[in-house]
Amino acid sequence: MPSTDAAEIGSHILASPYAKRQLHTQPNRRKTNGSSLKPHISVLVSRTDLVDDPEFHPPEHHPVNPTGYHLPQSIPPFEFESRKLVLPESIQGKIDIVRIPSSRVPTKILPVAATDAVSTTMEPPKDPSILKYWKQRRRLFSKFDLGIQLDQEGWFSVTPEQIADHVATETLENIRSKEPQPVVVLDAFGGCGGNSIAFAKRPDVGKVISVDIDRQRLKLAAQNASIYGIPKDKLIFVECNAVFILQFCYRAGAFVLDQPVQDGEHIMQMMAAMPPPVNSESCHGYTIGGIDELPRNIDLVFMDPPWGGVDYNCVFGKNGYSLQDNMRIRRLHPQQQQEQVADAFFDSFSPSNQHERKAAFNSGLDETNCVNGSELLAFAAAAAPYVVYDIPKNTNRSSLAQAALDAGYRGNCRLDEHYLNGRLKTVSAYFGVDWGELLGTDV
Ligand code: MGP
Repeated sequence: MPSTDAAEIGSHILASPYAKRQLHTQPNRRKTNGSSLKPHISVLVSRTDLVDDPEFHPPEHHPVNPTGYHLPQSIPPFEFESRKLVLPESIQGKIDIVRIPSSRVPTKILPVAATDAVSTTMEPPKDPSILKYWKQRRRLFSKFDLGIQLDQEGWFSVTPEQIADHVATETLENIRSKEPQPVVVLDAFGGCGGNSIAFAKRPDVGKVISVDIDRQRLKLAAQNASIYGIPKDKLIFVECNAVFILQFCYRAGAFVLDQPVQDGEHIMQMMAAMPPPVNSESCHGYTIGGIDELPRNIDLVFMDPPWGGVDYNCVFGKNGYSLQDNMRIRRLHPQQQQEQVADAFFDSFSPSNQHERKAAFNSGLDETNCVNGSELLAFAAAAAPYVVYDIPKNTNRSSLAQAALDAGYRGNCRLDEHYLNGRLKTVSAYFGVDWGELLGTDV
């Protein structure tokens, strides 16, 4: 397991020979073509600068950036530092981290469409820890004032619209040439709908399946999708545990839950995790149902899972979040969980100092009922040809590389850091595409 200290990884300005030379492969294909690449992966790190439209986002919506806007020309040129790469011994020679020069990934201004209503009477949320997200509400959804609905978890986990649109564009532009048919996207942790809506807006996406474990949240997502005018047959909501769908429902993009299985242990695990049946209903014209709504084929798994709450950054610090050690995703439906008592306890417990916050992080989760962020990636890698994984901005990069190796990826993957008005907000990791072209011809 990589230690966080050892993983204070610098950035290579010079590209690794591996990053270009090794063709990208993915686990399900590797088995069939019999290729035997050395276990190695290059994480290609890029920076994307996005800026708000200042007319639409007056300064009071920028509480964390009170000095004003960073218009494109005022964003300082980003210099990459060349530091020596220090990797934990266990993964030396297996991974490297490669910085993509910023000139290859230009700043984007994605103008946010203005809406008719520009004020809202909606009360700010009571919880002070999510007030900062409320203050940025029009950044989360440009159409916020038309009736966007979020629950507690939605407030802090929904992806700001500009970033969600950028991720959808970046994903589709890079897989479209390989997928001539409209792409089918499984948004495994759909939440209140931010990323599902961004994918569904695109004409080259045929269908989006937005999965969440919480029926009420799916209803909020349906309301939000209707505000964005997403066609009713293009977005389907599925109430289910994402881990079950990724682990048991798809292999290499094909639905396999109804296929015969030989492996007895697999059958036992599947039966134990089988979600309880749920009702289907129509909400704002969209279907919300259970696993019987899943399509026969998917092309892409998009995952923006819970990271453990708002403390993820202050508790683990820069580069300190480990997908293996710190991310915990429930593998069962809430009705099947045994841990309500622990949850209730930690809900009423407000840690005051750093030590207590660290101890409280994810501590309401019973590990035997959870998978970690690395296991989650492995399930997604087996389920679909392409995977996009939104992870905390302070994710330790050797932890990501190790997770990619463990999921069977070889060659390269891309980690795109999204800066909004010069401030790092989120990062997305892209798997299933060869990103070697980003390295250009001068290496
Ligand atoms: P943030 O990192 O909590 O705050 O959320 P911010 O605005 O960067 O300010 P800072 O001063 O605290 O650094 C930034 C974005 O990260 C949110 O808008 C969400 O898109 C995403 N995000 C935050 N959290 C806590 C989660 C989470 O638990 N899960 C997911 N999927 N996304 C999250």
